[in-house]
Amino acid sequence: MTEGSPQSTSRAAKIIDRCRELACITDVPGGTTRLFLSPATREAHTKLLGWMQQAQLETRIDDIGNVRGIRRSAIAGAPTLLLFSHIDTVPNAGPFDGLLGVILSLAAIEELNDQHTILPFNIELIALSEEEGIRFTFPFLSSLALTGQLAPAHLTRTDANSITVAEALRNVGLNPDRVPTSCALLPNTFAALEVHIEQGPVLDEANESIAVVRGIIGQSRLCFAFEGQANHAGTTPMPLRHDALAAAAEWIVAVERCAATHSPLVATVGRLEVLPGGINIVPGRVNATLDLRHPDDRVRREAVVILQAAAQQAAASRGVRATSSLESEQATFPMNAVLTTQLQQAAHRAGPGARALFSGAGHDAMILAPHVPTAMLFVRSPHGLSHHPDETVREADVEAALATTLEFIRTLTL
Ligand code: HGY
Ligand code: MN
Ligand code: MN
Repeated sequence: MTEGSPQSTSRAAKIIDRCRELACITDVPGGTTRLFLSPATREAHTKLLGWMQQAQLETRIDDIGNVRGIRRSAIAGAPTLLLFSHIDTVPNAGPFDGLLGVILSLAAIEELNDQHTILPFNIELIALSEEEGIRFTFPFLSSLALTGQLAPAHLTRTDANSITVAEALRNVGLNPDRVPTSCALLPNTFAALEVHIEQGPVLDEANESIAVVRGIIGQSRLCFAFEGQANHAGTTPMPLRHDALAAAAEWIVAVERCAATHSPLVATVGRLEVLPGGINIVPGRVNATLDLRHPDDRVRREAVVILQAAAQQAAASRGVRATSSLESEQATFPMNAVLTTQLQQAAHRAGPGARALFSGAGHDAMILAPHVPTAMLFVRSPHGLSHHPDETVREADVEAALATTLEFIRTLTL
């Protein structure tokens, strides 16, 4: 049952029910974990294709695993409006991150069909297959493919089982060699809209349903390794140790301190692997990840340098070696002002109105935006919670977002 909503058959309730139904398709029982090209992702593809076909869309799966459906205009050679978001998740995710945008866009298309709405443009709905970047430690692979930016270096990245992206694609019957052609946007895609949960506290604290997005924050993702010397926990005196975890721990405190002194920088060590991991062994090696975000790309890049130096310092004082690699980096990017104004006006006509917010979360919209005029609509995240199984939405907010999306589509000027 979604927060504050009686079970009902409203349009919004159906959207929420479908998100929760897809959330049950998972690689890890008991929660929602659906990584890039995993068995659960392929099962979700099948369900989504079925729903798209029920909505009379022309469907296909492209060679990076995006699920695509087209609502054709009666006008031959018409331009295309792109509606999109992602269907992959983080581990133990909530039901709405990414999925809400896909399912709400499908509901908008169903409503247009029910109303026999004739549009001077096609609508393409794309459920993107890899946004979070969990499996290959690189985000946005599918929107990079959509915009012709997938490079050979992306295809040779390996997962924890040393499977490359190219092999993972082939293992599910896709062809990485065809990506440039099969994943391209439809010709004359003139505008794009992503609907997504806010994943932060601003709308909930303001008690507002929806917001338009001004811009999306840039991010750097790095991997750090601290290499010391495993040794006996009982016989190795403290001054003779090269404790990789003690070095990493001092560095992690430096990460937190750097964010506190460079606000609104946010810095997160999300994954820590301690090896060999025995209770009676001095840790010989630690692998750690770092996620850095700041609206100003210059400050973010400065923070990368500061924290690489902090790792060296924490390591050197213990005879430990610290190394790091920049895995991915995206610059802060604005949404299209003209389209965002149209979206904000649609929100005022269709419902509660919408303030403009800056997104602290990364989104595929930041990859699309340099290539297609792109706008983004946020839906309140109650309690500001996301990347958590208790992530939720309110039916009234979903209804406001749907009504705004429909009004935006109906009044969109080419
Ligand atoms: O990490 C992010 O900001 C997004 O949820 N992928
Ligand atoms: Mn996410
Ligand atoms: Mn997301």
